[in-house]
Amino acid sequence: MSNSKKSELAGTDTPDRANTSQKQEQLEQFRSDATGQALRTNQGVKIADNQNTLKAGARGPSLLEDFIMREKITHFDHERIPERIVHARGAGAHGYFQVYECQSELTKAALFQDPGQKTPIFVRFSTVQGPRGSGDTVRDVRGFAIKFYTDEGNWDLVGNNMPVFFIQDAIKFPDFVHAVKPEPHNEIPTGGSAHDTFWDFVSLVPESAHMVLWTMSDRAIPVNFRSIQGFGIHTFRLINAEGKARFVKFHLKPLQGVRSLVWDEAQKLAGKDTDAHRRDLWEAIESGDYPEWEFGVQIVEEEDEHKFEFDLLDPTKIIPEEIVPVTPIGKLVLNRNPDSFFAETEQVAFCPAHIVPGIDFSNDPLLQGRLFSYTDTQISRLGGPNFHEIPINRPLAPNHNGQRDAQHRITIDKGRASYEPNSIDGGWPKETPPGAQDGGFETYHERIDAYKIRERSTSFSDHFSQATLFYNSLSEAEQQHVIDAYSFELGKVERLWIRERQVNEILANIDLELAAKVAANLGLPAPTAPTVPPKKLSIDKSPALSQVNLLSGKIKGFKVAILVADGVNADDVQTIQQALKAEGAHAKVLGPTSAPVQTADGKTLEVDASADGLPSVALDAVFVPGGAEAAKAFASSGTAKHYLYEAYKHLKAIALVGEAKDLLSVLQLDPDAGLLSGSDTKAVQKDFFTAIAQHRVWARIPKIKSIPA
Ligand code: HDD
Repeated sequence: MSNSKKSELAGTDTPDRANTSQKQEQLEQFRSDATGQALRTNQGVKIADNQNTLKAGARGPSLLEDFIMREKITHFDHERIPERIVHARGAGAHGYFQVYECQSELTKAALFQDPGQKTPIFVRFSTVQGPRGSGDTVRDVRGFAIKFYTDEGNWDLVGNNMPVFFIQDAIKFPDFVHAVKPEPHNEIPTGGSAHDTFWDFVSLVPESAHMVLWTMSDRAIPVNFRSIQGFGIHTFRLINAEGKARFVKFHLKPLQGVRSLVWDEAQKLAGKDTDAHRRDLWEAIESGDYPEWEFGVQIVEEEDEHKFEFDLLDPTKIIPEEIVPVTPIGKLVLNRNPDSFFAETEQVAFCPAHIVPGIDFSNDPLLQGRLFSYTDTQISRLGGPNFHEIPINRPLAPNHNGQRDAQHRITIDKGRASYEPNSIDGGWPKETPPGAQDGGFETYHERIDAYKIRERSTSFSDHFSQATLFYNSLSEAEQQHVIDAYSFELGKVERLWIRERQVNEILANIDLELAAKVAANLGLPAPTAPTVPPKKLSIDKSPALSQVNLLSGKIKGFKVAILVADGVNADDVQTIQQALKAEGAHAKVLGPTSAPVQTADGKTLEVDASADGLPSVALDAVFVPGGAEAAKAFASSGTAKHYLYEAYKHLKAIALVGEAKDLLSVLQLDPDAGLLSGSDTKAVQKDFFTAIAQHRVWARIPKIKSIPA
């Protein structure tokens, strides 16, 4: 099937597109709705009996002749495809990208020109280590891959939620992945890096130090996909119509703010709701709370390439935002869930080599290797080289060429000439001259004058200074989380020499105090000096790196539990529900069971779930309405007390209203900036919302050690 009936004039066959619906219209041709339809075989034959195989007599052997049963079982037998080698677990959504202002000075790429145009996108978020069925909230990097269906072809930005990477050269990727994946002899652990082979590798490869620190930070346990940052990581190029190129780094900043779980919460949530992130994204979009990111670029003029304390081509380095600020140029909105997880989220195939005119690569050796790997992997994952014809992967721009055959070919190409040049089909399809007018892709004319050599540039050899910068930029609580994470992970490492090497040869070069604290938790002597001379950077801290500085200040998108029981005060419930809705937050009314409760004034109140069914770890804050009978029930309910203790321990905002105030003494908790009480909802609402927006009550930390939850 051809995806274009547009003009066949080379260079002018771009789709006519004013809004994002065009990708949806394209997908619509492939959607299938069985409502009101007869059950049929794949050949279209109506099925009369889908319960019984064809047998010789009711108790007799099954007959080979049963083509209906054989078709069904054969399809079933082949239903699985290889999962992604990395990033196997993920969730996706449709949406659009819109540029704020024309960026023609920066790039000729069509998607950055017209503020009135919305470019359709498909985004897939993922974890890296775990298989398809693994938990969402494990400590791991999150993938943030975006397919832009632009007028000029697909552009894939295949990034992560951390701005750097573990290795500097793609040739090390299989080694790294083999080390982090479950160990080969027993396939343990699933979805985590707390094991010997990972720490063996990273402690032997100091270039990983910076990224490993990021994975030991709160960034590796995001509260949901809606609140992660996205980074293109590598330095890319943007090129304008005059051929002027600039280096850029791509950034995505969530409007919801950047937020993370605490470790205990992440671990519990992995068990209580394996699908926590997938579910959150799905529910947010279904409820009309569309996640949004601001798309920005750090721009570096070509002549400034060597003005930095690090090499722009080194993917283990950031450009601190205090040195080159991020210029916001557009926004990304996710507003539609897929219809079929397999057809869309599983079959979407990203590749960093999918670029469009106006965007180009840099010589980052990690990026260069990626350009090859992704298409290659799709060939075994999706069964052949025609994966671009799968609806979710189809560009909106037409794609005519001589690549006609191979497995799963769908398009019926007309014409006899599957080669170019030809004189049989009028010479079509023809090349398009490069340049903004015509739109033929032209690689940036970079002059290269070098020997062929297998060598790492010496400008890639500083492995620790930016790790130190990141550690120094974190708040005290964030630093403690990093210490706890290294201690937890290395505590799972069986071989003492690996623990020692990580502490003495990696952590000691990042920060001696960090190394000493982790060493103490592992029962190791504290290292006394770094093993490589520290390199002093021009800045000591980058505030842009601490999540404490990346909150939105709003509670839009936050999820708040309202605990109810028989005898609850209906006014309190209704008032808080309305107030949360007005702020764009999501209220969840939770009862002792999933059955409705009776309010103090004798009415029936429906609940969204039982408190067991939606545990505190799945929500951001807890509200307990008044009502004498309900308060009594809470005071004697282990579930309710545990709910509150757990939320308290995880530094969440809690409001106790009316008679529920008594829970303070029952639980023996002291009020604080996030543990509030008042006579009615109105009395606590403002402070409660302020506390929720702060995300965590950090000042509570000294008190939580004794909490039994
Ligand atoms: Fe990769 C998938 C991100 C380095 C090889 N990678 C994959 C995905 C993301 C990233 C988000 C999932 C895409 C999806 O949702 O389908 N990868 C990165 C980033 C990297 C990186 C940000 C470094 C900056 N990757 C990297 C290297 C190689 C690969 C160096 C190989 C040389 N990556 C792959 C892959 C995957 C993949 C094996 C598995 C599934 C797929 O490609 O489609 O080819």
